[in-house]
Amino acid sequence: MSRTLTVAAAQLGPIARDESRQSAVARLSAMMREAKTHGADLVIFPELALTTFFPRWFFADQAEVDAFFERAMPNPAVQPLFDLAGELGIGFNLGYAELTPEGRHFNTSILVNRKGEIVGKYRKVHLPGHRDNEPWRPFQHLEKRYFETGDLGFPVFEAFDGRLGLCICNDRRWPETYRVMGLQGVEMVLLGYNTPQHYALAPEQDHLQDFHNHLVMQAGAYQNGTWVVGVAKAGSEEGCALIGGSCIIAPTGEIVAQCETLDDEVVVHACDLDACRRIQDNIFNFALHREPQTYGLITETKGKVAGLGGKT
Ligand code: CDT
Repeated sequence: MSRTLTVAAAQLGPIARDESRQSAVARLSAMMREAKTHGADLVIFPELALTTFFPRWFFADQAEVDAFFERAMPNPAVQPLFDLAGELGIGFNLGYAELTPEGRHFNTSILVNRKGEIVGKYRKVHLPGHRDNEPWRPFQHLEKRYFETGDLGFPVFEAFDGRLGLCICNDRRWPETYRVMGLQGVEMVLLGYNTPQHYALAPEQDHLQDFHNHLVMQAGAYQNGTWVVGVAKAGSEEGCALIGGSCIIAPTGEIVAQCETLDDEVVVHACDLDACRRIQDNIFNFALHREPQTYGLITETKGKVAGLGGKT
């Protein structure tokens, strides 16, 4: 019997800086209801889906930064989304800024089951951008300042009758992200993103942002024989253009559903999790074909080393 997981990619349009959590949750709830009408079992929301993408501003006052973080999950503002999930019998994946009781800051993603219970958590590992205020930029990207590196690895959870992995935005550009999950037999990778159209360090590549977005997710899907669901917060947010292109990608690397707008939009696809086997048991049969004794540099070094003349 095939295992079909019907997923909804629930793209968000922009969230204004002064938009309340209640307003954001109402938008997420409306998309969850829409996803349910299309038969979805699981709805995927973007990275930092409860607020505007605040790392675009430098704040000298940490209290201003902390106002964008959640001290508990769920909390009273977000509880209605958990309640709706339980009422509709639909799961969800949500990104938010986490402030722990110990005062630690993470860019976090959770997996919630059909009963509205948290069954998985991930904290973003690859934090892009910079640590200090750089006023020459048209906008900042201060993830390295506002978040700690995630400490939960790249987890894969047995949930929804499958193996589901979580990562966040910039993680999708790194092959290691998918391979660590691939080695856990991942069948679907869930990820949200906020990706500006403009990259200040290489603006000549701005026109390639949508291409690179799909390129990395399609490669990650195929090379690991897994479904990938990538979901944007899109559109012009506080004057900053964010790409859309939210999509559902099959283990063959093909895009099978894609958003067309830069606003709140839901696309749905019935995903056969057993389709992963056709890649994972054949061309990318890891146990048969990987040669890990030659991959040592991957974990031995962070940056480049000199050419080793074959002695890796
Ligand atoms: N949110 C996030 O990780 N965005 C990055 C922007 C990279 S440019 C600093 C991304 O990889 O899409």
